[in-house]
Amino acid sequence: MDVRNGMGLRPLGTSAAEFEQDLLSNLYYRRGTTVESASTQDAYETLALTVRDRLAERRVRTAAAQYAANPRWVYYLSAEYLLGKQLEQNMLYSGTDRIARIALRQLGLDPDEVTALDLEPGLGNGGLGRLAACLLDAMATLDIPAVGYGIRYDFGIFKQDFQDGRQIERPDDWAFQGNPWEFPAPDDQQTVFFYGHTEKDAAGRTLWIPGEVVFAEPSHMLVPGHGTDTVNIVRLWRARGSHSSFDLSRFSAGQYAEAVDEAVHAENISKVLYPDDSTESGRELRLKQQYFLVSSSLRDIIRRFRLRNSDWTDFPKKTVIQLNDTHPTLAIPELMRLLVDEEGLSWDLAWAITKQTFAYTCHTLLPEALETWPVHMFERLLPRHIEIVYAINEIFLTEVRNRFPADLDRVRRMSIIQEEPERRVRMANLAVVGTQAVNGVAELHSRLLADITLRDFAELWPEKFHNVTNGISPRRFVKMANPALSDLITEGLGGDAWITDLDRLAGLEPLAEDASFRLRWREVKQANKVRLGLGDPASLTDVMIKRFHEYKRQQLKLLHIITQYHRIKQNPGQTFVPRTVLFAGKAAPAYHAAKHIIRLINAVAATIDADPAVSPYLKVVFPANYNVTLSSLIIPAADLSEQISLAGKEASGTGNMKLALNGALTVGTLDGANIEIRDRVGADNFFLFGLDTPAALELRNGGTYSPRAYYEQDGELRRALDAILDGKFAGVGREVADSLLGWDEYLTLADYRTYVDAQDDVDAAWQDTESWTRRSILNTARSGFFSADRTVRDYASEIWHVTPVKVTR
Ligand code: NBG
Repeated sequence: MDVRNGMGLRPLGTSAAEFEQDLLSNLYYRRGTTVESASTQDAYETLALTVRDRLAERRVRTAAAQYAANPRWVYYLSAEYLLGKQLEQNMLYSGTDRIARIALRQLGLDPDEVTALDLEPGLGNGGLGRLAACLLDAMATLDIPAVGYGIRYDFGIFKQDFQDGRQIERPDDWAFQGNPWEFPAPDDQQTVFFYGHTEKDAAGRTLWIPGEVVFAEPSHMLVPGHGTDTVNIVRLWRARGSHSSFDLSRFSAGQYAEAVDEAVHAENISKVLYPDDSTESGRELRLKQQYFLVSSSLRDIIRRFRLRNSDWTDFPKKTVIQLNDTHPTLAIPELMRLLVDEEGLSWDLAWAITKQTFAYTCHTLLPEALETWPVHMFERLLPRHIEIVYAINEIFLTEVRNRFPADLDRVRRMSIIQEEPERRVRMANLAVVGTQAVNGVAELHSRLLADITLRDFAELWPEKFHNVTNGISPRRFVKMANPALSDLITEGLGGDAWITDLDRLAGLEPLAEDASFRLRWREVKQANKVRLGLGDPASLTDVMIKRFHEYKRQQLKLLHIITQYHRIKQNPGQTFVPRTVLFAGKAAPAYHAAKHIIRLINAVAATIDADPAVSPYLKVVFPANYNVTLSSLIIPAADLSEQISLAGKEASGTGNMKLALNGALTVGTLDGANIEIRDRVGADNFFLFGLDTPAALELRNGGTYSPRAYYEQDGELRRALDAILDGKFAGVGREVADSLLGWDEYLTLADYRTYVDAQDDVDAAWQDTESWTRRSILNTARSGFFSADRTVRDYASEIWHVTPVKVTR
């Protein structure tokens, strides 16, 4: 039943005329203005509120149904979320897209101008943050009771600009004008403590006497499901100084800056994501953020548990907390502290509850990416937690010693505390010890975690290790990003059930044989290239869109571009397959090697552009400030997807899935989820090259790898590197060439020749338009597995053991 009936509220109408009435009313009552004097910002915020109102009723019903069911909840803890623009999503999910546009036009407002003011909340860096958003979307779509917890950073990710080809970082003030999607909940504020010392009371209980108090103020955004009434939430914490942090006496004495010192200090906690960690204070601020997130979230989770339950042994039956990488791992000692120190449970009971409650997803293979914290810093910031970590470690190492007597080396490797060269807390070890399940994010990744990165742990507890291959939201990355293709798919399949049941895309397979369908498929791709507006829409659109990292090997793509440039120059009069190579992505501000690659790409792009002999066949474009919004324009326009990381380095990748689903063919290594993509779309529809993981490990670890030998033996490679070294690209990029010739950590030169050969195969394949289109359709038809809905179903059945709660009318 519509809960509003019982409350005497009028249901919101579903016609354009009713929507228009609500727009006018919201403009008047919530913005205090009228159509005649409204600014575009007024119109945008009013539109947002009017759309939001249409999800609010579903949210109220969802909360009522979920609380009544008292189910097992999923709490997803993540330092990052890349939610993407909310307006378009919420119009789609509330079914108001069409009526909203009609209503705006009726009022004399331009819908495109108004919706253009919607900004994406930049609260993450890359794949890990976008995965979190895709999983929340799928959980809501599958009616799983879930809450996402995160931090409401003022500056979650910088805005990228180029100056003279160099990356420049500017603040991205996404919420400067406010954020109409957010519901503040100041009454659910939590208190978070830091520093201080511990004491024992008369009864022998440990007390933490903290040295700093900060308030965590929550707000939430709605996470609607598609084709269902469930609306979950993502709750974001913002740091506030405590009341006493404003020093009135100093203010009165004219010391204005000093008067707010403490408050500013406290509020810095939610200022930026991953503060610069090149200084001690920056590193401490990161650790502080991590504790801020878990402490406030756990208190909120416990508050919610207590609304319906009283017995602590029920806690794990009602709660599963998924740790998105190691950033929220402090939740493990924090729950122990709350249960033992504050609730008075025995250590053993508290430990049993804690281990059953948590699960951990690892998102990396790079050992240097596994977080550790210096003991001295940890101890100073969290004096009680370090004691708890030591106690956990002692029990754990006893278990290891019992299982593997006299294996001291193993004990040293597995200890939560690293002793040499500096004492540090190993967060991944803590995360494995304190959880009931650990998973990797693609088959290869999960296998390598168990065989290499976390091998000792997998030997001790094989049953703890799982694989859950990542997935992406078909709503965000097909339906919303690619409306033209979505319409064609819906027509081809005779319905749009595929949007929530992506395996149905398999029904497109026979249409790959239908020449008229192929023609329309090409027309859609063409129109998407025109919409993107970068490069000639008739050319092969070759895209590499992802964070800049040496292991992802943008430098390999660059060597191929330079090779192609040389071939074109040396063969005047010959024709070549015209290509537009599109790069997009950011480099971490302090990652100089990655920034050199960015600068070199821009220099090569300019050189090619200025050369009339080459530019008809080759164009390099690099739009700045890659984000979810830009990805949604690029992905539907792509013909070729570059997934060329060194095998054994990319945990999964998710851009690879988005591109394949939108009909791009992949050129890639046997890395991460590429392997599963190729298995499904078929080896004929995938351009494979390069070393596989065992070969790469052997070459790297063999100690004889010589990048220079490849340089000397391969004329084209030598010419490409020499051109950089000789300063042919405005004198830019010598650092890149030096690093490749000197050490080449990611075996770029070893994979160069097979990569260039694979690209020649791409050019040959492109010339057979009909066959290329057939392969493009098959990529889409066979990629249904990569839906985040399937990923969430896997988590639900293998790790979370949760069941849906259907929200009824
Ligand atoms: C990233 C991996 C990607 C993977 C995403 C999502 C981190 C730490 N890891 O390969 O590099 O697709 O996580 O799982 O951001």
